[in-house]
Amino acid sequence: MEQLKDDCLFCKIIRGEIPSYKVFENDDVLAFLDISQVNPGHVLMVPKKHLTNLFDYTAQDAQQYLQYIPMLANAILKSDERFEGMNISTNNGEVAGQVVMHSHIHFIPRFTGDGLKL
Ligand code: DGP
Repeated sequence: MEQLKDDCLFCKIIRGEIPSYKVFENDDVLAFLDISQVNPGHVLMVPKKHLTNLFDYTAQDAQQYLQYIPMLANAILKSDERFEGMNISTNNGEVAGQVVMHSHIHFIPRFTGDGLKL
């Protein structure tokens, strides 16, 4: 927990100071439902280290924190029989639409007829 920042929203979620609906957690990452669901099952995965975005990652950080993407994607896909595919993305920098300055990966399940335009 010493790698977290006091005034960061997602660090507070990791520390349990702000509630979240957790879907996966281990020593490296926490995954929880996005508060603004663009589709059902929209999940964010965050490293348990305050990294601003992907530009902050060392090669070691990438190995440690991003290794869970395929496992989590599969678990989310299997969690609802409607889900057929998924958009997995990350916004890096304000100009790219990043609002929360703690690195996070969006997992957005997709299904036929969901009408989502990303
Ligand atoms: P981005 O634009 O990529 O920085 O996305 C930030 C996401 O974080 C956005 O989809 C909404 C989500 N979010 C913001 N505040 C909270 C919160 O307090 N709880 C949860 N679960 N999600 C949040």
